Amino acid sequence: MAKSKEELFRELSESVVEMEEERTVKVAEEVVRQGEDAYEAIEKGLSHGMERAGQLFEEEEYFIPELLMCSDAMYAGLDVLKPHLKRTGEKKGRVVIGVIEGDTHDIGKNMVRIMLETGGFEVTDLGRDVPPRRFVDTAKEIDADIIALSTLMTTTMDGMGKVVKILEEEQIRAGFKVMVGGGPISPGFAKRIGADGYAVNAAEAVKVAKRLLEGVGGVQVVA
Ligand code: B12
Repeated sequence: MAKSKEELFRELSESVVEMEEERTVKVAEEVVRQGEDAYEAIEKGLSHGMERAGQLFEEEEYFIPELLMCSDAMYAGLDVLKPHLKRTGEKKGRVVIGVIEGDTHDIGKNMVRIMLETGGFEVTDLGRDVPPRRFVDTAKEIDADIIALSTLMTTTMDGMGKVVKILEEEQIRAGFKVMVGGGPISPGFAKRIGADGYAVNAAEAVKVAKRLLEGVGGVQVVA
């Protein structure tokens, strides 16, 4: 008997947490076979599982080797689901995304990129450990609408403010929307550094990005 989508998403999340790469692939294939929504499966299954793995790390139940195996399982599932994401036809805008200098955590940033691409954005991914200046230079080069900054570490948060500062110094601040996110980032922090938007996760990041381009005023927050 076919499983409900809730069961499938729960199983996907579990198989990531349990570091079971083959099982993750099998469940992801089942999601595709049953015609369930790939976007929802990534959000409620794979991403959810990775977030739980992160919590287990905080609770000292998991250590770095376990986390890396969880992320292997998550990426294996992504490989199956990604080709089935339904992209919206019309182009929404251009985004430059990356992880701030000094930080190599890129799982969350990769999730945000995939969701933005699915939501119709054209995304240039600068990867991780990216100097603030590079975000600005690339945004100018490709005529981006949004600069999306990620960091998971408190020690690298300041790099986000530097991006905003460079834009101001060059008197081009009004030309770009700056969106921030990642574990230690809060709406208050976003406001303090003069960013335009913050979102708590990848699905919400797409909503914030769309609102920013609609020109809605104030810091756009989805927490
Ligand atoms: C996985 C992980 C690792 C992996 C990273 C693998 C990789 N390629 O990314 C490995 C094992 C390599 C690693 C290494 C290290 N880690 Co680590 N790691 C984690 C862990 C457990 C989970 C992060 C994760 O992937 N979560 C799952 C994803 C899906 O969630 P996410 O990243 O939060 O992203 C979501 C949202 O935040 C949001 N989002 C993210 N980016 C953006 C951007 C925008 C624009 C928006 C809108 C939204 C958004 O959407 C995402 C998807 O929904 C966290 C703890 C935690 N619970 O967060 C520690 C953690 C981040 N690590 C930490 C540390 C200290 C390190 C190391 C320095 C450890 C060491 N001593 O070597 C190194 C880092 C070296 C460096 N300079 O970068 C600390 C940071 C502490 C601090 N100062 O703030 C944490 C908090 C753990 C802890 N409590 O000590 N780590």
